[in-house]
Amino acid sequence: MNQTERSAVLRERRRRVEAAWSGASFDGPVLIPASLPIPIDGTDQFHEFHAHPEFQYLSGVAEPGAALAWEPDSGWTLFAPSLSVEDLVWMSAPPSAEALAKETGVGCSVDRSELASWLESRRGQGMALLGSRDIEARASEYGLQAWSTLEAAVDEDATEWLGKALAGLRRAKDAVELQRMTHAVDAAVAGHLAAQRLARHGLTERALQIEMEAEFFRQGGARTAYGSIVGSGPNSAILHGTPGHRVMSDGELVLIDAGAEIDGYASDVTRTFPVSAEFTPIQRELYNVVLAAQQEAIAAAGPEVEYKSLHVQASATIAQGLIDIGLLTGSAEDLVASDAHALFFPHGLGHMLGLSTHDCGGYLEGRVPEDRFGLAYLRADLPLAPGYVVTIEPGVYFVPALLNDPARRERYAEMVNWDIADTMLDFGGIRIEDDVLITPEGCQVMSAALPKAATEIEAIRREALGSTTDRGHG
Ligand SMILES: [Mn+2]
Repeated sequence: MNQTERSAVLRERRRRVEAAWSGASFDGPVLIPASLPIPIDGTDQFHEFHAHPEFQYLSGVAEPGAALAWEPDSGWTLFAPSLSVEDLVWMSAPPSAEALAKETGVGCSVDRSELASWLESRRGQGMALLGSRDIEARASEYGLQAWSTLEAAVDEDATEWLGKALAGLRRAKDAVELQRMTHAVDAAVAGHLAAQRLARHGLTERALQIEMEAEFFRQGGARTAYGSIVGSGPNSAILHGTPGHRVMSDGELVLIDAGAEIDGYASDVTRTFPVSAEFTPIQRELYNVVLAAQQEAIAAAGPEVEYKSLHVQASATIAQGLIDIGLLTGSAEDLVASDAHALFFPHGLGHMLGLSTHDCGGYLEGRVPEDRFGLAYLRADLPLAPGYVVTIEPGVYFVPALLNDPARRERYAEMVNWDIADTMLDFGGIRIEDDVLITPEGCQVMSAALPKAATEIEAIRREALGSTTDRGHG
């Protein structure tokens, strides 16, 4: 897709937003600042810049200190930041207003120095303030006087209404977004494959992380979409564990949950594989339980399907698998109703994916997360629709903190075979996660190029270990 085609998609995206916003009882101006770099306390450095996703969605670009404005009569205006001569000694020049006009398709793209007069001529009018609210405290860095002197009355009700409408539109991804997400997913797949080919006895989690992320970046990744999770052995049960200097050993599992970010869009993929060439019998059994839950959810995903029903179905499949293995006793239905499965599957099936890893709009208006143990961490509760991208990522874990919790041991005394559970406290965990695009017919697994059948993973591992002369045992 070239720049002209991209900017046409962006214009169409903004037209949909205008149509949704026209349903508001508000017709004043809307300002959407991109946000500014955030200083690191006590230094002269800044945190990595993340544009506000609302600005990035509406403009298609991520320019620090830029702002977008809209009003029903005059349409869209993009305020492009420019740097002083002094700043240009130290920093690269931002794209010009003309360059941003071409890239974003916003015809009225002007220097940010015009933002002051734009606001001045709307003095006293109620205004909606979406995007970053840093402009209120850091107005001077947007080239303005103190915010208070502008007498810009932010209409909070209108801001909330327009923001919700925007979040709803952001659920279904358009062609530019899907292209960027496909690129991000492809980079993630390449990085995961690199890690699966490299892992071996004696290597640290950190070493695996480094080589995987290097591959993300070689494939176009601007950065990781979130802190990569690489857990070996018992660490694979730490849901958001940070890779450390733990050395992995034959017989253990490695869980990698990592994705690349490209043009602001995230990928989010998880695979679990053995450090040895093969799974042990119990690892394989549990792996196949998770895989069955994941594949059933993918098979059932499609337009109008309630995401929560996929989660409940996956919970039942996991409960049945744990019954078959002898860890749980009773009927899968009863176990799920009492949240016993959540001792081993303590998170939700997944989440919306897009401009951030846990993209906005996961809960349909009026719905809220339940506080039940088995549902509290479900990050999406809505009927799926074409264009939505969600992750599907069931797992089974042995989390010592949960399994040793006296209250839970008492509550689930009869439902868990504690003798078996106690022997598996250092097992770790298994999660399998794909990025799934809902289509009119059903769904498409964007990360399908990354194998997940136990035999396919073992084939990769066998080839990787066989092709080395030094397995690192020394
Ligand atoms: Mn995820």
